[in-house]
Amino acid sequence: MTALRYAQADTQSFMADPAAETMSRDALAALQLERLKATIARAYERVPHHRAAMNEVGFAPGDLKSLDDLERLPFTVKGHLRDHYPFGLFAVPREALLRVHASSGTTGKPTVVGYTKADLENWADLMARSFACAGARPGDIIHNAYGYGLFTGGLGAHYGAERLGCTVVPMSGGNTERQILLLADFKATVLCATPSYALNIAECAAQQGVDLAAGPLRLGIFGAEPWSEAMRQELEQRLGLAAVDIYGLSEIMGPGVACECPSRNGLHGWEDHFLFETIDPETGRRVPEGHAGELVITTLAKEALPMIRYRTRDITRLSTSPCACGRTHVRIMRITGRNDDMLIIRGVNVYPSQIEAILVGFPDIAPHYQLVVERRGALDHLTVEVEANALVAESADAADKAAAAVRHHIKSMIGVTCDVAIKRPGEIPRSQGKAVRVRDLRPKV
Ligand code: DLL
Repeated sequence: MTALRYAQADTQSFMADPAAETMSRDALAALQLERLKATIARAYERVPHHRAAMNEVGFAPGDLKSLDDLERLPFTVKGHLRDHYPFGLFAVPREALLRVHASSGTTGKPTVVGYTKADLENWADLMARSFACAGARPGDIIHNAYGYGLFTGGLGAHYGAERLGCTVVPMSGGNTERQILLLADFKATVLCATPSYALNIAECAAQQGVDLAAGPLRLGIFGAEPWSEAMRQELEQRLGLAAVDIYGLSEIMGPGVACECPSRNGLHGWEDHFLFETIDPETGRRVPEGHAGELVITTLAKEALPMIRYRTRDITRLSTSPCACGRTHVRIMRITGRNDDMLIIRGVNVYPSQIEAILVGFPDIAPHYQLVVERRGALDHLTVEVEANALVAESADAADKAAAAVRHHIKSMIGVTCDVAIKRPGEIPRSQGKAVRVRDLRPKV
């Protein structure tokens, strides 16, 4: 186990592993190259899929001389995990796995990921690093409302919080009234949840007359789904905490691949363990730093499931410019959405988080929403279903006015024409984990 070294507590420069987090960019690149060579060689030797993929493009592990050579390697995509379901992409015998996680998989087979002892140790270290980066400290009481089970959120956050030296309340998702009781009684200082579930908790607390904002909660570590700056402000105000963005995905590790620091200008991606690229999703070519593209990640220290150029489908920008917090690791800008969640409505690209940012700005509208997409004739049609407060939702006149105002804002800010259907409080399904933002009713082709 890597011993965690703590810099001065309660300053912005508090880091779980200062030596790793402030390494010079040159030293990081050298470490990346060394680890990349080992990863590629291991994957070639032990995983038939990776060997075949490299052979197909005429790449031998010895050809990797610089980090730029990585661009010659083919991508790995989610479909490859499904094709080799359940254990076919592992680089270790099944007996060496201490744990597996899996995605629920809305279509077909789930994707299965696995961890050796060393992988679990590294994951706990990187989660502890992420928590500290977000502002958590040893001694904090962390109320963990990420789902426990096959989803990586619950257990990933759990072991990271323990590694940092925090008291973990392993709540999991759901049973919201009980969550509020325990948040108040145990005096949690940090809340971990998806942003949509955190909103659900805030609302439920208000209904019960519990003022969580007046209590000791000071930090929310929210992720696992796209969310907007506007939602950040909403959660901060309702819960009386600083809301920080955390990113990760099971195929690469789980939560803790990247996390915001107090500068809140992008999420530091831990480059001693992962290599980040952004590509044009159409051509597969790298885009220059600062340009929006699909995030592609290669693991550098994973034993069980080395991933080579994994296409995340997440759209973001990268920045290696210096950060005020002192960390040298690349910043991954807030993820606006997934390629596959992007709607193209009459030629306009729309992400749910863009609509969310507009809805949060209306005082009578609650940020509980779903986007319903249908085919009308040859065109796609978007209806934004959104809840209003009871006063507005119960009056046809007020509801019409609110709908018109929202429609107008969406048209002028995003450029897309849509219908807006005002719903009563509670009519939009609440999430206990990742919120379902899109109902796509278009015929499947
Ligand atoms: O969602 C891991 C996680 C758990 C991250 C808890 C953060 C907190 P998956 O279920 O495999 O893993 O889903 C990964 O969720 O590719 C993104 O599309 C999305 N996602 C995760 N974090 C963020 C974020 C976990 N901060 C997929 N912002 C990723 C936007 C996010 N999208």
